[in-house]
Amino acid sequence: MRKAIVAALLIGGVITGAPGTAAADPGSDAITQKSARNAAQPSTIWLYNGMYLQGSVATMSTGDRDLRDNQYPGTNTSLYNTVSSVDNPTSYTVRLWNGLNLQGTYLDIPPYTAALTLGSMDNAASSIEYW
Ligand SMILES: [Ca+2]
Repeated sequence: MRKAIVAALLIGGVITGAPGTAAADPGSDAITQKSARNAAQPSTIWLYNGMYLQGSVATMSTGDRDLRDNQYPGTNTSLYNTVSSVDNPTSYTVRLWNGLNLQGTYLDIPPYTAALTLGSMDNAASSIEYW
């Protein structure tokens, strides 16, 4: 029986073309501009369904702790276990908890800070507090 030979073709030189569509990071300029717009409403926390302040966005004000009953406007998607980035232009520290009622493990987002990715808290935040 004859063995099929698969040859890998190596193409030298510079690879050009449009940036890959899989790239999630829209670029620091775009993020900075978005964050600056958010800072125009300094009492509002902005929670994004996607990383890098992308996708659906919902706003929260201090005092609302349970993410289960909040949805991204115009969607049927709950914030519960879906938040992937946060812009916090407020003077408060925002603490995301992976459990309900401010329990479990947490991730802090300091004042005037955007968390572009959330690490192990990605799609895991269940409740939120501010101080
Ligand atoms: Ca998400």
